Amino acid sequence: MENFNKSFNLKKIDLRSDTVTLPTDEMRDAMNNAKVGDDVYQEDPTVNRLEELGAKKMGKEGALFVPSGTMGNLLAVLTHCQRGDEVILEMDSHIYYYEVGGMSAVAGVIPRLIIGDKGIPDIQNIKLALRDENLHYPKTTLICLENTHNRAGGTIIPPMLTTEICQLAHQQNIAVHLDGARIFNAAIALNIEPVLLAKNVDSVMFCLSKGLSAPVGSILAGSKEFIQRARKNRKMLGGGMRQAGILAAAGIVALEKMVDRLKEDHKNARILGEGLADISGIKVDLETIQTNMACFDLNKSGMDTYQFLPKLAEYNILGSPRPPTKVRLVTHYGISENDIYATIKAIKEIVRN
Ligand code: TLP
Repeated sequence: MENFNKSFNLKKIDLRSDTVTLPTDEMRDAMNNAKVGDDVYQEDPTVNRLEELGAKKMGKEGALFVPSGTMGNLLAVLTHCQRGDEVILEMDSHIYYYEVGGMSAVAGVIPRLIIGDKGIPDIQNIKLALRDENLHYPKTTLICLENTHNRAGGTIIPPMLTTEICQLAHQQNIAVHLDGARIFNAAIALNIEPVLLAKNVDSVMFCLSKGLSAPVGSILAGSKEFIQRARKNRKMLGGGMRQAGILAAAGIVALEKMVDRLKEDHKNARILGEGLADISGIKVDLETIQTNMACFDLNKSGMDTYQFLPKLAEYNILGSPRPPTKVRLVTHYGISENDIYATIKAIKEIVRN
């Protein structure tokens, strides 16, 4: 077989995350022409339009444009809970694992972690985590779900399970928040409208800045009353953004033009996963490749994550560490099928040498 020459691969293939996507020309034009105003007075027409569109896509009464997914999730916890409350989450959830402990440091809640299967919580484990009334116990006020699930490799929570969890929670007066950073990936993979994934939850956050390629921003959606309180909390956190229509304009293009193409990313992730599964020394759980991620384990190759990634970078290909022996590769806008073949080829070579 032809030897893959590292120096021929001049294009950087950045598979660290879909957060690295760059705004499209159409987004830049929309940003340039956006009508703006002071959004703290709710007078930015472009932000208002984006919020209406975001609420509609999620089937909610209202929505709030926020600078990041992390802030959207934190606002949800802050707005649903009082200090000292307990929040039930899957143990590998982004809110718990990757958001700097904000739920405790800022919102003052304690996490109650449950084990999931490929990121999908088991309803029995949630039932076991529910407490009865007792003087000694904290109050459980919120369950957080994540769809798609990042650390599990982009896995999807089936809509039926979300509904069942919401029913259980609501019977106990517990709210449900959905971290739907990549909810559009889940919807496209299932070939359903995202509203079907969000309709029973009390709040949902989704990101414009990941696979949808907008430069900045996320949306938090929920009831009118919830969003009103979240708006005040956003101000408290310093997230009131003034002429944010410049950013919201790109978000509108993201929602109107960038959703359907996510299927290309899913197809590329599948090709990548299957290509990697053929390489001896590498383990891939093909069942987890449901959307735009391919995670693999290097443990039979004799290399760990931090030995492997610099070798991959020599080929101008970047991935994300999942130490000690795993790597995450994310497909997205700007990554072609040829990039995927080049990646498989490079990894084959690295693992063989
Ligand atoms: N995820 C990022 C990193 O933080 C790890 C990534 O590269 O995947 N929820 C989920 C499920 C996420 O994956 C992320 C970002 C967020 C929330 C936070 O979004 P941002 O980065 O906008 O704060």
